[in-house]
Amino acid sequence: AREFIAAVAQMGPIARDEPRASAVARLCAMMREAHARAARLVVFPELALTSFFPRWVLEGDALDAWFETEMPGPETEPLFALSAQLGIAFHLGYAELTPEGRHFNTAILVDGGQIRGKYRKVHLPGHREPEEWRPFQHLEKRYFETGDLGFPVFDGLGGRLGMCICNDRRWPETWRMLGLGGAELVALGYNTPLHYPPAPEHDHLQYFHNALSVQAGCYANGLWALAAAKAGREEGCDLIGGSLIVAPTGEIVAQAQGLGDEVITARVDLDRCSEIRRNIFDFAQHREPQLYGLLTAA
Ligand code: CDT
Repeated sequence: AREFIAAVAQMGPIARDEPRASAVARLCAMMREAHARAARLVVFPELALTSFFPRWVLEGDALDAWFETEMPGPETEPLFALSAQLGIAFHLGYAELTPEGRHFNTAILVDGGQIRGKYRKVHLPGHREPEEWRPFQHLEKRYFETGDLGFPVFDGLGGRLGMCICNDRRWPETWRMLGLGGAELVALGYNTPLHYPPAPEHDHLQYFHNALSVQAGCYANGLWALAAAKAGREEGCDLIGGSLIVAPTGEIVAQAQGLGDEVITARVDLDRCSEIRRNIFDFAQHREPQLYGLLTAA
């Protein structure tokens, strides 16, 4: 069996003035805990090094200060070193500024001290222009380009690994692209405000929609998911917790209890993907792609 213990490290809030070194120290502490619980992989949230800065209007250098220009850089190197020392892989979300000046909401998979896979967020939520009526902004469409790497899948941990980021998890297309690519485990992080200003009548459904999206994606594609929240009251904005580990059957096998830094673990058997993929969602037998043209029409 291709089995290992996997961990999700939920983070509590990161203050606006909290230095990268402090966030990295928190991540390292959770990596140590995951390793002490025999985990082979730990998944950290989206934009795990800083406060969720798209809630503020920022320009020029004040914006670029939230981005990483190298990975690892001096502040993130301790994560790479600890991961190599302990023999534990990790998934990390961060804001990426490329040498060409391009901005992406990015996640990486690191094993043995090396970046093994990279993903750039495709489904950017929110709005481009600041909107004064909102209690807080969600300017991802202003600050990030649409990811240009597609939905890549990588070899690792004896299987095939994929990634997506936050809002991507709500889109069935994300999961189907990863499933068709052969992913057996999807790592993802999220920063999801409890309050959704354009449709506050849905605020009470935020935890439900989070779990629903991840569970449906796992079931319909026969894969595992490890979903890590940045949670709690961050600079006056409440973010949901509810980090979870979901099996290919769609069942939740571990879930965070609180809104702070918290490690959850579960035994992951990649061979269980075939319980679904050899049956109801046997793609080769049962898909009818000749009838799905609308899915790729612009
Ligand atoms: N970070 C992120 O993608 N958050 C979104 C909030 C949606 S409301 C603008 C999410 O899908 O959870």
